[in-house]
Amino acid sequence: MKTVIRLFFRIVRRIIGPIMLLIDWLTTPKGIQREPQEQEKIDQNTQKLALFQYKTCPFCMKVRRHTKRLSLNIETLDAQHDHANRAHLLTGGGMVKVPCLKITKDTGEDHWMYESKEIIDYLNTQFGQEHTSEQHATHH
Ligand SMILES: N[C@@H](CCC(=O)N[C@@H](CS)C(=O)NCC(=O)O)C(=O)O
Repeated sequence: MKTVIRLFFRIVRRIIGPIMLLIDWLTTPKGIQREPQEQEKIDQNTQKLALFQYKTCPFCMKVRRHTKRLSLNIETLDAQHDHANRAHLLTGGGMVKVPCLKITKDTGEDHWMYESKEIIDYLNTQFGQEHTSEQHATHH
């Protein structure tokens, strides 16, 4: 029975996943524009960050969209299929749950931040601007 339920959810994910990705792509928020020097400074800071995620996890999508909105170049690491990333997340953060933002402090110590809301609040505090209204990119 468990196998049947698991199979059912896998099929649902296979169907819904690509649709979610397509909608995500079509409605990608337009990132805020910064002066090149300011963006460079931010890029240096975001090098200390890494986002462990699943491609079609809605909470991860929410965080990824926010990083786009804030024009943040944050490395994303697939913790669903990549076993090394999954193991790294488990050992470092303590659980395989995504999204998780790894923040490497100046001391070299890592802080593992779980919960999409907490991650978004953190990004806003660190890199947010007053006017981050949601504009949508026109792909076509
Ligand atoms: N409240 C959490 C929910 C995160 C969550 O449920 N993530 C799911 C994926 S969508 C997860 O990591 N599940 C554990 C697993 O797949 O092993 C948030 O907002 O970040």
